[in-house]
Amino acid sequence: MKIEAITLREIRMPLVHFFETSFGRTYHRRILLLTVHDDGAEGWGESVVGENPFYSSEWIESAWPTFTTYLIPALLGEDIASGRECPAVFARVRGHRMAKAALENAVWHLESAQKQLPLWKLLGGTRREIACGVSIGIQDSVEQLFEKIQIEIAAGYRRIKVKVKPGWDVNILERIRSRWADVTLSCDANSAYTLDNLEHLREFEQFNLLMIEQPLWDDDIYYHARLQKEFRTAICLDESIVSARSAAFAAETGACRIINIKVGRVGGFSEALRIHDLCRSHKIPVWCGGMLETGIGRSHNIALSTLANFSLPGDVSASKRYWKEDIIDPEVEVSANGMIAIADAPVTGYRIRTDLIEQLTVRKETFRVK
Ligand code: OSB
Ligand code: MG
Repeated sequence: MKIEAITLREIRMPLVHFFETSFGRTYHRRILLLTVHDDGAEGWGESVVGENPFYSSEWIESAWPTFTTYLIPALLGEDIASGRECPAVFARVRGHRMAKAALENAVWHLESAQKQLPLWKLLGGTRREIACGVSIGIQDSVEQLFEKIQIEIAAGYRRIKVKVKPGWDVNILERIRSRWADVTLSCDANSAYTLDNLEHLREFEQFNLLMIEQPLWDDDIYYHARLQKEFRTAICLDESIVSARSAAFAAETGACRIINIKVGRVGGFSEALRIHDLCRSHKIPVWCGGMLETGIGRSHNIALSTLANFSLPGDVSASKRYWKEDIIDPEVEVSANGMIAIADAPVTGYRIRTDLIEQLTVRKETFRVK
């Protein structure tokens, strides 16, 4: 593949319902899309940077100049055989993993388009359907939360995850368990606690949770290891796992029993695959996290989830939970038993609605080889 041109753009899409975590509430998404061009073929990638630097230090306004000043010039004109070569192309730039991932994944997408192969096969996946869970944000009231949980259980989702924070945690989990004693339930704190909350966190143990996701600091592994040693409930790390090396550190120190892989957080498909393989060798099951993606990022998450060690339901759910109208056709649908069927079609199996994307675009720059 010779990368002849790269397009960077921002699109804006309102969520059908706000999404609230311990770090804040989102109503509208601002999303960066990348397109890499080679000889009439296109590859698309979505950056999962947020509207603010609250989940991670990267955000949309740090990503834009990182793309235009460093990452796009580094990739433009390169002759590469696979997305696997992207980390070396971007190696001088420290961090900025979410930005790197969008470009690397666009290259994988382009390769599958040129070879007319399903992306999931290119990644080494084997599953013909994947299991889905949902992540339900903090709501204005317990009644509103119950209504949401009820809808998702009825829709067939295989795991309910609720967001927690101090003041919306033990009280909420207790109410959920008294209504749904057996549902597969987990919680995600997005780093809302410290070791000062240890005794309070212990109360989570009574709710038979599948896991407690990222209870402590976003960059911590050591203190999660201390917590995991004392806890029966599995700890799952999200924010702290940014590379195969941090996953190895977590595995070797016993900081978690489950890992959430987000391809954006770790810098792209090649690093995600390395984490997947490393976790398998340590017998740590993984699942695919979500970042409120449009259909482009979502279809990439689906492809990644076909790998063998993605053995727990992911935060990969139907388009209609997020968007009035998604930018792919067909939209992502989940069956009544909580599964997404994997198509044998080339690339992702979902057509990108370029006309709709143009309408949603608020800024765009194209870079060409001179
Ligand atoms: O921690 O998993 C998280 C959304 C934005 C930022 C962080 C997280 C999330 C989710 C949503 O939980 C998952 C999804 O439905 O896409
Ligand atoms: Mg999380």
